[in-house]
Amino acid sequence: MKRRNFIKRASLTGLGLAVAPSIISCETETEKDKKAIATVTPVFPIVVATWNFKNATKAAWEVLEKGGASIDAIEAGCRVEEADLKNTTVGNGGSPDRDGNVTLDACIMNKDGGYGAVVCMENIAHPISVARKVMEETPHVLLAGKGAEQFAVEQGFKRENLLTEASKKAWLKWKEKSEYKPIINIENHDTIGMLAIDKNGDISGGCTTSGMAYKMAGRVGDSAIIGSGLFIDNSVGGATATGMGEEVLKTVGSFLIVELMRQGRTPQEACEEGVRRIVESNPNYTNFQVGYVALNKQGEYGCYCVHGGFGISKYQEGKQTYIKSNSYIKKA
Ligand code: SD4
Repeated sequence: MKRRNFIKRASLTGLGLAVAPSIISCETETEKDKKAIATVTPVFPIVVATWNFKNATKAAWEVLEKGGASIDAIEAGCRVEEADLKNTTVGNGGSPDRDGNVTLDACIMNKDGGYGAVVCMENIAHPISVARKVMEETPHVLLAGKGAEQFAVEQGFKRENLLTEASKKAWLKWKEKSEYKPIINIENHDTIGMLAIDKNGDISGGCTTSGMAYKMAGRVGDSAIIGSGLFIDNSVGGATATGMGEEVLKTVGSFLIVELMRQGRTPQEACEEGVRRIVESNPNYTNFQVGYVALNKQGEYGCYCVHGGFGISKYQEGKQTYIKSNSYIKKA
């Protein structure tokens, strides 16, 4: 039985290898496709982000409209949510883990494929900026826990208490039952993933979160992990994620979406396929949310999610828009 399965899989793989290149070259070479590509007029700059982050996209836009680089726009935009005490999923004011410690994950990617990240970092309010320092000032790409905090302090970041009274109160209430039940779109959302293209057409991205509320100590989600919570390829575009990080990690979601765009899918089609991969490999998909947003180098964007309720914010041509995402599970 095992052998038969192996032979079947091997022959399918063989078929895939034989067929895929001709499909790809066919798709890019037809006259129809050439016209379709030509009709997309890039309108730069543009910034898109998970959820309805008006202030964050505005801050990013203000950098972009002055001709600033996409990497600066990303850092400025993400910092807005990190500083917002009312956002209990990002930075200062983030919900703690089950032991009451606020631990933060963030990453950033630039147009040159540079990547910097921190995971499980405590006491520093702006992990996106620390991630950028990791990318620009160290020979490494990812620092964790105490090491990340120590590096941040060496770089001039100040230590502060990130557990607000409101977050502490909510955590103490949670502790009464200590039940871990992420509720779709109510608890555990508002991670910011942001993608921006500047006037030169260069794309960068960032993603920052305090992760799932009341997670186990030491738990790291998708947000700071290259290819999962974020991926940027300046020749193709970028993608970023929000929601149940474990599911995004298992499918390397953002990398998958960028690779699908490279093969000719639109950002919308690529996001839909990213969600489909998760849903089809997990019969529990009704119990969690994942949302993706993608942006290609033509300035086209797309978004998709498992459950309704997700949406993205966009700033382009001086105008801010909120776009409601379609979902795999349609509302009854
Ligand atoms: C995580 N993806 O740590 C994050 C959580 C999230 O909005 O996106 N919340 O798994």
